[in-house]
Amino acid sequence: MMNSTQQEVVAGRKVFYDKIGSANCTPLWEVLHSLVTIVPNTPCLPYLWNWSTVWPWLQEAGQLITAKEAERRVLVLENPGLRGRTRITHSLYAGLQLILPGEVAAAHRHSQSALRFIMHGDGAYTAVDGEKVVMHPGDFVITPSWTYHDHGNESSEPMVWLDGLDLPIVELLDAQFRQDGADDMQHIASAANVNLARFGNTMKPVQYKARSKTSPLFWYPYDRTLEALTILSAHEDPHPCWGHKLQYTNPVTGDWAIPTMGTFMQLLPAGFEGKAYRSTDSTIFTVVEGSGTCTINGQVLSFGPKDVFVCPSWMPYTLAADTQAVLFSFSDRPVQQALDLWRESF
Ligand code: GTQ
Repeated sequence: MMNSTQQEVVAGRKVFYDKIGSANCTPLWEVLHSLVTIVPNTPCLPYLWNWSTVWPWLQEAGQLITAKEAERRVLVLENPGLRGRTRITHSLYAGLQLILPGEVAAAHRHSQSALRFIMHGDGAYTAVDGEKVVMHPGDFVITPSWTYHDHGNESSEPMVWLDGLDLPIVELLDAQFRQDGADDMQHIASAANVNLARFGNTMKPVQYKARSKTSPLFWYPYDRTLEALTILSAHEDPHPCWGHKLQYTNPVTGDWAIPTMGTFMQLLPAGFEGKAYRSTDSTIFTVVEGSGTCTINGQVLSFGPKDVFVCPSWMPYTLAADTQAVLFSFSDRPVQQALDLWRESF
């Protein structure tokens, strides 16, 4: 209970706050400790989207709207702590994009960078600045900032991939630009595999000059990633927290493949029981193969193929695998590291 002197003080302050508020001033001391917190205070919550729940909804969306009408037919994976804000973590966006046989998602470009991680179906293509690649499950594909891209499905089955974009980061910085292509489909200047031949063999064309920080290799096929992880798992002990884990790189600079989003693939051997790990980059995982659990702050998320789950900033999590499991993940780690903000502990 406040005594009358304290009540007078509070009332006096309120009058003052209202007065300065009329000219858009506000007292820091009322909010200081919620701004400058002892540890990260993320609104992001741990969550798992089951493939068995979302796949029927994606098919339903396929009946309700065409890719042409929707422009991008995507179910956004919205973090339960960030509903209405079109994002899966505080800084990143993710969604599941469906493209049916014969459909085209029209060409456009934007300052946001995108990644595609192929979850379901086989043989649809994406074209990036006139170069086309045919995508298979487990492939990681990049749409660099400000490159024209269209997607099409010339196969006979629906295709679904996980879209990851840095939309909230670019929005924070008010640096959004977008331009629609003159035609729905780009003129294709080179066939599939040319990009991999140029940049995917620890070599590069002799006259190559980088035009941006993003990797010039934009297709990282799963068979190569899995082969690397399989060889490593046969010859090295797994790390106690993350098993066998590789990060995708720009082959020309050795830096991140995308400047705003770090991308990783890891293999957890059958029976793996990881130790607790935490880092400041809230991380989105998707399961390529295998099953297991991710335990975050005591909450157990059981994962299987094509599920997507989120580990928020600074919450300790442990990974365990029943069968051998392969997990793709992405986060804002490159941004945090560039700004000297990134921390981890284990
Ligand atoms: O494929 O260009 O999920 O522009 C969200 C925005 C996908 C895309 C999304 C986009 C795209």
